[in-house]
Amino acid sequence: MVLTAKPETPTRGEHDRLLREAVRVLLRNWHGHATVPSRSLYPHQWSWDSAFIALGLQHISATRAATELLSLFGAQWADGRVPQIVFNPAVPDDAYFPGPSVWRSSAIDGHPPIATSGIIQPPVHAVAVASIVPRLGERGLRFAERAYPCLVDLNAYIRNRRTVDGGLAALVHPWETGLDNSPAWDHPLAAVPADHTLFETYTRRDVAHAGVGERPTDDDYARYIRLMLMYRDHGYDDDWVRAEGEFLVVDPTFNALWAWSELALAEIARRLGRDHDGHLAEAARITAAMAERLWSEDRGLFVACDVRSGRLLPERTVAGLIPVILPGLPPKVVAALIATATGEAFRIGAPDVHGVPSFDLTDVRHEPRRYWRGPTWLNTTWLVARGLDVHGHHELARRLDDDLVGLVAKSGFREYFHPLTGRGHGTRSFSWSAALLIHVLAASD
Ligand code: 2M8
Repeated sequence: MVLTAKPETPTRGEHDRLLREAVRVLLRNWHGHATVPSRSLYPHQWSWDSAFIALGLQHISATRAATELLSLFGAQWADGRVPQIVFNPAVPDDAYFPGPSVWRSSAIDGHPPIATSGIIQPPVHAVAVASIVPRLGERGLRFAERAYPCLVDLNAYIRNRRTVDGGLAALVHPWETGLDNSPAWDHPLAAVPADHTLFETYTRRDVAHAGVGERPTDDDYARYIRLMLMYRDHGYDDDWVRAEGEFLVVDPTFNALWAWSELALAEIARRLGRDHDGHLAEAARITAAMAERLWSEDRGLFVACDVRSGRLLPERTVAGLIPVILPGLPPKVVAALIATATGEAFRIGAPDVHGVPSFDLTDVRHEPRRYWRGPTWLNTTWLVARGLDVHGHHELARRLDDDLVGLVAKSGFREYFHPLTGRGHGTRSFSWSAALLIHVLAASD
């Protein structure tokens, strides 16, 4: 494929301006030991956001990037889970819904002194740690010594408390997938009652900060609240949730990032002079299980599995492309993934498509402005680009990196973007958009 630059591709002078603005976003969103994704919509620390943010922060201050991750690990539970949200005690309880008084994490044995949510998010942290360690000079090994056991405990939690038949990890809430209202969850969520009387007790805060047409629906939220309350009321017990929880899915992105994190752990272990074979073997095991259980020849990408109905979920979402990040995939699978990514469903690299759309452009449910049901996001676009690099498709990867920069140049540090017009949507001054812009520009220097 011959790729030509988009008309709006920014110049080098423009890069410098964008970099300065990106640094300003991250400085404004820093609250002393961690970075909020957005001061208005997400005023606490989020797990996978912190990993993407640290990748960008390291180019401003490697110490600050290390602090970002260590403060997250400071909120790790005794069972190894790294929570999706670490609440800032200085922020009022009702600034974000559901806040600390709804999650009630302090009631759990082995919970750290700071309030958190009780679910997890995709494990990108080891990749961030491996990237930051060499930047810290002599202090790198000390940072690695502190971070490594936390990362090992997180992956042990996933393996021991979250796997289902076949040895892949299952997620118990759409928020754990990071792609909250992905159309892939429509089928499993249909089995969860949407009880709107919950809104007599609970008030959504998100719609005060972002357009209703850009956020999940009330039906979605009624289900999200029900699922979190049930898990909470069972003491966040993973035996209970795997046996009886109403939502249980095996997601290709979460599992791919878990395997990728084992490869990063191997790198960190090597630096620390520790045995790394176990990590490599675990990455190979997860990759093979994914190829066996989640690969769809028909759809040409990885698909999620609904454990409750035993059904593979046919939706083509960006979550099914991200496993391209894994070096151990069979070459036939990689070739098919690239054909799907460049084909009619995602059309990456096409002059009129920006980045990687989060959902199949040809599906009638595609909504280009609604959250994870169509818009392009910069973190998932960056992950697909890195996967293309892994398999030697550098030109296409560079095209996605250029798209990432071009989207910010055109529309600012928005949370997500219309995949065909590039217009920005969701919150503004969004941290991972700023951080990944910095990271991509640093890599292109
Ligand atoms: C979004 O999710 C949160 C719940 O975790 C929300 O909608 O309130 C998702 O985009 C998620 O992937 C992200 O980590 C979070 C914070 O940016 O926002």
